[in-house]
Amino acid sequence: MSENNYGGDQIQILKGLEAVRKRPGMYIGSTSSRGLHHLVYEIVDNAVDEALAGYCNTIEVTINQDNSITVIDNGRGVPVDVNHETGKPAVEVVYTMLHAGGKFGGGGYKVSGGLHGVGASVVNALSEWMEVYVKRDGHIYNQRYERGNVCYPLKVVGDCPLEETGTKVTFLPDKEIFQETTVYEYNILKSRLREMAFLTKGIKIVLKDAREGIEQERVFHYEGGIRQFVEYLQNKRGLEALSEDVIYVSGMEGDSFAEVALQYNDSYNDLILSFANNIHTADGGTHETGFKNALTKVINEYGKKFGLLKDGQKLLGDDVREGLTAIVSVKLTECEFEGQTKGRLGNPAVKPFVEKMVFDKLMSYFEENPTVARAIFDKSISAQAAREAAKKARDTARRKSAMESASLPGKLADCQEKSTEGTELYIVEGDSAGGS
Ligand code: 2B7
Repeated sequence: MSENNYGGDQIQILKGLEAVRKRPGMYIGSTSSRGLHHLVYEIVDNAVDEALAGYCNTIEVTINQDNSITVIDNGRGVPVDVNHETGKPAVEVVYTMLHAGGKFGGGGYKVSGGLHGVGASVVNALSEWMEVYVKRDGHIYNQRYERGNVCYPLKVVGDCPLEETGTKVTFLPDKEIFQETTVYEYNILKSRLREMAFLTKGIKIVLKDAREGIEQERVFHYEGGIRQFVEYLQNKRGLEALSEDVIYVSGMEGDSFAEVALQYNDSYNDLILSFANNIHTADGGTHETGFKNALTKVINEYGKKFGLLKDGQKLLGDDVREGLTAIVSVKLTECEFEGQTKGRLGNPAVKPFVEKMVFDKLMSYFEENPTVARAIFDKSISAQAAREAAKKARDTARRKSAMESASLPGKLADCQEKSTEGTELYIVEGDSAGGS
């Protein structure tokens, strides 16, 4: 994307911030601890977007002494030129109006989820105060807001070298809004920021806690992206990998990007985490379904090709997923989230895209890495054998227990004698009579 075709004019105004303070839940889900932490993610999302656009590689998040949060990035800095529709600097528009965001769609600008750029103003609306500093064009610009209202016009507070650019935002969540708690939990931010770093390969995210007595700092930086995410998940659970390398496949179709990393381990459980625009899709969706279909097809295809499957033998999804750890991540220009908790990706076109991409690339990987392929195939076969043996055992047990009439309904009582000889059928009246 060219920097030049972006200006203060390209931000569309929708409405003011009172709407956000009236119904915060509509914008950040809730005003509980969850919503409180959500504020941080909204701001960080904007910095991640700047990183995805290719202009930022470091994001620093600090929990300050007073539980305010500071986020600093080394991107281009939010534009400060005047937006002609409003007569205000673009940065002021970004932080004080529910605008529709920049016209990024055409430029292939990726969004890291969140509220599509309106997040910054939502956070501002729900903060007692917020301060922004922008380094751009050799100047340091600053503006302060209280409960979303501008305290003074954007001003230059200093100079900096021309090549030094970026954005710094500090906000204090409003106690009037977050009545349950305004105390940040380091561990909650830590998990989410680590996840964001895995999902945005190469980005460096620093988390600092500057509160008294609990000063600490973590750096999340993964050049391996979701490959390292898979390794991390396996190590965390103390699992032994089936083969050394993490399999990684990725592809583009139009503006959509999809990547999958996977590795098998010696356990019998599977862990598949899927993400759309860096948002965890707990209930899966079209990207996850596409991946699962492809995996099942590839492993069956492999077996067929090498004559390793008996006539009519077919591995099921559950068989090929035993011991699997996988990350499925897609980046789309527009995500449709479905379901009660919006935890499922709905975009229909994503399923065939991911399915074909994974099938083609995983098939090639299997051809180039026969040892790994064979190990995975064999594991699936033994999963199938175990599943069938378990089913047989279950069926036998059920039949046996049915014979033992453990399943006699309500008031019928079985007799102790097993043979038909020496047994009689009694029909009695009343509960107490049945006892004898
Ligand atoms: C839709 C809005 C939110 N924005 C820009 C440019 C850079 C930029 C941002 C940001 C979080 C705290 C430190 C684009 C996008 C506004 O338009 S927001 N960097 N960082 C951020 O919020 N970090 C931008 C085109 C040309 N120059 C700058």
